Amino acid sequence: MTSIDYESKIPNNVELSSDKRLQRALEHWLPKYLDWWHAMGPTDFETKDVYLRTAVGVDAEGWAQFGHVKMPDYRWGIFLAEPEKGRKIGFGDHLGEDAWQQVPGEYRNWLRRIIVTQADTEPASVEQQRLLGHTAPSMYDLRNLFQVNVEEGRHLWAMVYILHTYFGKDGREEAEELLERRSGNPDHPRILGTFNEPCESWLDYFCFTMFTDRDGKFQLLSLAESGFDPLARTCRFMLTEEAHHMFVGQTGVGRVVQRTAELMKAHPGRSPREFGALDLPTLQKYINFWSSSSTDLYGAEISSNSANFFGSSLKGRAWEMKKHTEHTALDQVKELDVFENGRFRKEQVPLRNALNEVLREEFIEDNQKGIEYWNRILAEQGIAERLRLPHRRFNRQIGMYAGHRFDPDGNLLTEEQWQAKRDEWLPSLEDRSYVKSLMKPVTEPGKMAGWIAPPPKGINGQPLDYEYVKG
Ligand code: BYC
Ligand code: FE
Ligand code: FE
Repeated sequence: MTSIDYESKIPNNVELSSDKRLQRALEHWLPKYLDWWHAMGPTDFETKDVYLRTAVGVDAEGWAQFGHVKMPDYRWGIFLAEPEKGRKIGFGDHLGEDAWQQVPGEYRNWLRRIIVTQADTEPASVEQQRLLGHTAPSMYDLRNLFQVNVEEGRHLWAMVYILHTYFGKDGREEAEELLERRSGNPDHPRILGTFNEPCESWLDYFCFTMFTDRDGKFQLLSLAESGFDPLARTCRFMLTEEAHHMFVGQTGVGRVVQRTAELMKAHPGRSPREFGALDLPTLQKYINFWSSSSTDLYGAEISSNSANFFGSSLKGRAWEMKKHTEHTALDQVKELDVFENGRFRKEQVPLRNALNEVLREEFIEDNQKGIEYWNRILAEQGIAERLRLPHRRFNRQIGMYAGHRFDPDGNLLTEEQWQAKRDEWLPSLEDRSYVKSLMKPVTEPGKMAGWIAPPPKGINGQPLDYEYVKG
């Protein structure tokens, strides 16, 4: 096992101290990162002691140590999953060759692009969430927000380590730019659409961690298969942290559903809004917005990039080795419903060109399970209404459905029909201002805002009324 260096400025299991040039380059990036964190992170909470999990190693016990920490003192480290001895490339044109420990020259640009795109989402999400601490519905939730924030910061470190180590001067330049783009800034935006959307309320936040962090899960799963071994190992470790982010989203929305259902049951025929909570139609609109925006994060249905990334053995499918038996994806097709000139037709697309859609389908299936979990909460309260996932065509900005209008069942609409219904399907200004009006901070340990049910248990075996955030 690689030894873990706790003493250096940058905790790591990559023997950073044995590469002085790299260490200096990263130590040079560190103050710039901290400047970014001070400006764009949860700035107003820097003096608070937060009960955080810190990764100090990659083995089962080592990677989660809990204790109160001030966020700027969080030890953002560089951790790669343990190397797999004699690992071979598992898919694409290089199937069966030794996994690469260096960047293959002919794929350098594609690989850099994938890594930069992945990296860019991490600080973007911190920027999107930076003001939410002011309106947390409980101290438990406040702590979870900050946990997610510091881990997204660590994910940025993970990618910057790779850029610095394997991409020389261009890598260092990319690392600087990652601190310069800004979520939602029209002149210098983040790369992918969803990461420029405002995340103004805790309902946005829970939907974001449910759906957008789940894109993280699936993209990381496919990069965890990469023939470029350092990337694969980095992503494998990131996935352990990602699970908590989706837990926050899944259970966060679940607790909202719980509270809403309890009020509907106690007051039949009246809107939970009358009791300062959220009604199901509003909830559904937020689900529609964040799930559709996150569905765009897989790129176009038919994509030469996806064929190139897979063919070059840089980006596999989710669970490529576990789930698939054929790993070249050659001489195979995927039948897609192609939408062109206002009509649908079936088309047999070469599989490699359809891999964005393959990954998107995994994502949709996982989302559906999340919806079913929320619907069980409704059923347990005896509520007949159900939540749903909108059709994948709904509200898309990327790919063949972009620029056209579809309802949540996937039926084609005219612009007029869409405009007439839009506010029934996506949050209206009125919905947004109502949701924002509920966002009042609750800071007493163990207390919850009136629009959300308490979680069944606290963090790391601590009671719910534990002081997760102090000072
Ligand atoms: N918005 O062939 P196309 C996470 C661009 S989330 C804007 O359609 P491709 C996290 C595309 O870049 C995981 N632009 O798509 C979650 C290309 O641009 P250029 C993030 C988009 O390349 C929460 C053009 O459209 N990781 O970790 O096959 C919190 C045509 O490309 C969008 C990754 O994404 C969009 N939605 O696939 C914190 C993994 N979609 O080159 C963290 C790395 C596409 O023409 N990324 N475009 O300027 C990739 O593998 C691929 O780049 C994509 C796109 C799957 C994103
Ligand atoms: Fe992340
Ligand atoms: Fe995440």
